[in-house]
Amino acid sequence: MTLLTLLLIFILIAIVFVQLSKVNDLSSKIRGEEEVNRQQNDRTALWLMVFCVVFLVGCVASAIYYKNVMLGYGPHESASAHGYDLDSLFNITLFFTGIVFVITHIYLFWFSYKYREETGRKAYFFPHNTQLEIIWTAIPFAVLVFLVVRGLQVWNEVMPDLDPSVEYLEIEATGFQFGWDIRYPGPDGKLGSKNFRKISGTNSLGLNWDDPKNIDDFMPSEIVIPKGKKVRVRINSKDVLHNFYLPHFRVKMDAVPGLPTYFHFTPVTTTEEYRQRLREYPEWNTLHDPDDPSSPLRWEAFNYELACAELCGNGHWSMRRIVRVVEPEEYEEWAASQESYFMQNIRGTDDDPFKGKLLGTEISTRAKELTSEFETAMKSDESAEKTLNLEHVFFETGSAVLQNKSKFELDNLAGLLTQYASQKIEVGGHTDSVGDDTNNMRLSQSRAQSVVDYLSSKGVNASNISSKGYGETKPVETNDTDEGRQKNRRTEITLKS
Ligand SMILES: [Cu+2]
Repeated sequence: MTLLTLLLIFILIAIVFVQLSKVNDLSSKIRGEEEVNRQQNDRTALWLMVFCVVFLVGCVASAIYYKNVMLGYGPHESASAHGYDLDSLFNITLFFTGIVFVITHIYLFWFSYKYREETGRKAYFFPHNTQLEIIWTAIPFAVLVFLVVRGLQVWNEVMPDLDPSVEYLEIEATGFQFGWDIRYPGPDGKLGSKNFRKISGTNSLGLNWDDPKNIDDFMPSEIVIPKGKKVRVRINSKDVLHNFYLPHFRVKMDAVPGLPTYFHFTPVTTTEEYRQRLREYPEWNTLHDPDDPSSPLRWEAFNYELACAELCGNGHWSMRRIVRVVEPEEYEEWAASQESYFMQNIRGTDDDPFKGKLLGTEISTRAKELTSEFETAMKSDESAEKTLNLEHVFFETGSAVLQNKSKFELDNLAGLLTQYASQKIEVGGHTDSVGDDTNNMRLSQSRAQSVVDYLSSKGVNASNISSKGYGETKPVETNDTDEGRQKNRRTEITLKS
């Protein structure tokens, strides 16, 4: 019904216009065409002048009105070191083009007013003026030379790759429809290699798991970067063109499939410092969500963001990611708390080329763990805490021969026993309930003795270590499952006073 009414209104308005133009035609015939034309020209010329004034005043007013929400103005100073140069370049360009913009618009509308049709006016014949031509060639030439030279200077400062001697943090951003995989190098500071042929459901980047540099790489959901440190971003795409855009840092670079690009920048303002800057401005002290009185203020809710600046498909908008700039100490803490992608998702699965073997990081973590357990046991009075499980001691099936991979754990234990030379221990052997009781008892005894022998061979005082076989008498788990039986086949040490 509303639609029908609207349609009717439009038709009626159209009829009114047609009738009005007919009236106009008739009246012009009565008053004489020329006179009517002249009046129309006067009116149009006057309205063009009015438009010129409103337009130019509007341009200036909107710039003033929005100045605190535009990049480069008000609180939006650059948050990266090179951004100041880019901002000043933009301002210089805006200064010159602004002058030209205002002058040409004033002339455009003023001329259309001044030279409107008038009875008896003749055109002035103006063939050539050398002086004028020199002026309008020389001034733009000088301005353009200045802009290009200054632009090249800034380009050469911002764009070249980093010298390898410079210390920097390298991260990798891989765009896809529709999101980013962000990869950090982990404690070794190096990103591992990758190969697109290895891309799978659990390996979205095709990381090469044989490359030890990949083992500690982590892929966080949030991008955290330290203030004051150079950050180099490797930029890739897996499908279509994307664009890695950090507006507050004046960073913008295409992500092209098959053509790695990069950008480096140094953040100089933490997220918190930026918020404090925004806090000074009334525009940023309104509610973040105007419909919710309990929502934080806009400056409190502010975050740096990574956006995709290439229209890459219908989910393009969802490529936004939060970027957090923190003090270097906080960054170190955050980075240390991130677990590597490999350890979280690949370790122990069929894709793990090191399955069944221990990795360097695991060995050093275990060494620390054993030391702390040992030292706790020394101080403790509780009998339960006096017994430690040697998690990484393994024997050949059905025999007392130590497997090679047990050595690191026993070497660490030998080190502790040398360090705390007066500490006495008992090595206890345990088995599962499979097989004959007497055999199990004998096997556990000889396994415990193997450990004692190994420790003595490493220089531990033999009179401080005894061995005992418990067979299947002290299970810690059920013997009905594989996992339970594995846990029951264990070697323990008990600290003695
Ligand atoms: Cu995109």
